[in-house]
Amino acid sequence: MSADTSTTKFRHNTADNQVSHHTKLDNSFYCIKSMQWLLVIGIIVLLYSSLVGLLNILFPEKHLDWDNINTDVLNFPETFTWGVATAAHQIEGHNVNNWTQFEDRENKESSGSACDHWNRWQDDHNLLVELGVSSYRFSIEWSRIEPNQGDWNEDAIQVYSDMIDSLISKGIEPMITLHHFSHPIWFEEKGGFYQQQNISYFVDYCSRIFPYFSDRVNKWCTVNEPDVFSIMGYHMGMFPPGLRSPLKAIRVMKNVMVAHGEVYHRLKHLNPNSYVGLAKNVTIFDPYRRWNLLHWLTTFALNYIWNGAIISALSRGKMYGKSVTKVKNSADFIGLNYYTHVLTSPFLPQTTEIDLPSRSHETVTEFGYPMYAEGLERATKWLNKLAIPIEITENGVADGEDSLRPTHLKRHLWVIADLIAKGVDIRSYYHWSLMDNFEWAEGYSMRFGLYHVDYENQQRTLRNSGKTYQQIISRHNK
Ligand code: GCO
Repeated sequence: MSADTSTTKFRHNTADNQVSHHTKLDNSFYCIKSMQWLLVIGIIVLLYSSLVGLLNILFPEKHLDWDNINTDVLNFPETFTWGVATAAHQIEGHNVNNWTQFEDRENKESSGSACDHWNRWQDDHNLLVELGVSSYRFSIEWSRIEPNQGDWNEDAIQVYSDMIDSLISKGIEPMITLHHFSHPIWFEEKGGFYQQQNISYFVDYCSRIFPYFSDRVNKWCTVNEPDVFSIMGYHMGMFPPGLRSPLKAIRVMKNVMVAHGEVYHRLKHLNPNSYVGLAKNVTIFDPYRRWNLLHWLTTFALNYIWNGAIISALSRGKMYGKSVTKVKNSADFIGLNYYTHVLTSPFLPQTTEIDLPSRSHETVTEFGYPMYAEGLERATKWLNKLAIPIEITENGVADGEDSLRPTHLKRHLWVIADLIAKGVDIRSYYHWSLMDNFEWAEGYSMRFGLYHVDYENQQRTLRNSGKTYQQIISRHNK
């Protein structure tokens, strides 16, 4: 071998060695790099799952094993008040208000004669007696009492006054709601609760109508569901005025709460012994996918907008970062309207016409949302922060066939009895509703009644669930 050749070979070898050395270095560099990435990904996964795990522990979605619970055993204190609830526009018929205006304008099913309760209320009071309830929650219609601004209809007031007398003579305590979604057209045309300066019209109306009845009526709900009223009307566009603006909805909700606060103080000033509160719809929002942080974030946002903001207004005088000082402590009781929980994701449908998601083991009601009695307990956790008595001002189910209502009723009552046994101050239960009625955006398609209503001839027939409720009441009213 010549010296030249060997030198070349050596050079080659050295070069090869260098290449392989570099390759090795590169390989280990990439190895370290990818290990670093793996580590970073590992840490992210660990943090994500710990956070999600923590959220799951802190905010469990409680589900009871109903197959192993005997809902026939219900123990309520003797002092517990049994009732049913209705609202003027849903049963009276032939109102002229923001709703009838909306029904016409949007070509919605017209409320028309509804249950013709305005002409049949005496008979309907007999249905209350048949059920055996000791209290009845109903609303008085502002548009009947003050159809034009300042124009006070004494005849309509007399009818409500007669209704109150009739209830009392039957041993049924009235609970009056002053605003249950409907109001006069003149008020709507001034901008309704969207305009802060309009709040005084409502406050004046309440202060003026209250003395007509306050000698006989002790329980008052200022407003019904500020949350549903504002979000359905101003964000989801399904209630009047049919707008779709989340910011407007928030503004209206705040104004309605301010109105509630003002009315509360006026009524308490007029009669310090009266028992005044509002009906709050508590819908529980749960993440649809419990491992998805985006679903959790949406859940927190919705829970705050829907529930937290109102509770904060009542407990701290603060709502959406604004001060609402007169709302603080402005309730002798909190009315709970409880129906369901909503499984939440950022893609939640913005209309009620689409079926909402539900868990596979849950029964879906005709309204499209699940039956979830466990949520009633969770709802009271929100309300307990207020440390005032809870009145269940609404709870029920749309069930035309009455196949679900008996179970629905018993499960919810079981949860309430259990809560009372655990020391929660729940004083009453008002079933929604006495009879089928006009279900707002859903018209007459949803039937919530303990009595079936045949709208052709206005005949009322007690459903099996009505009989179940009747029996439960009579067992407790011995
Ligand atoms: C509401 C109202 C009632 C309804 C009931 C059934 O919650 O919208 O208070 O007027 O009819 O809740 O949906």
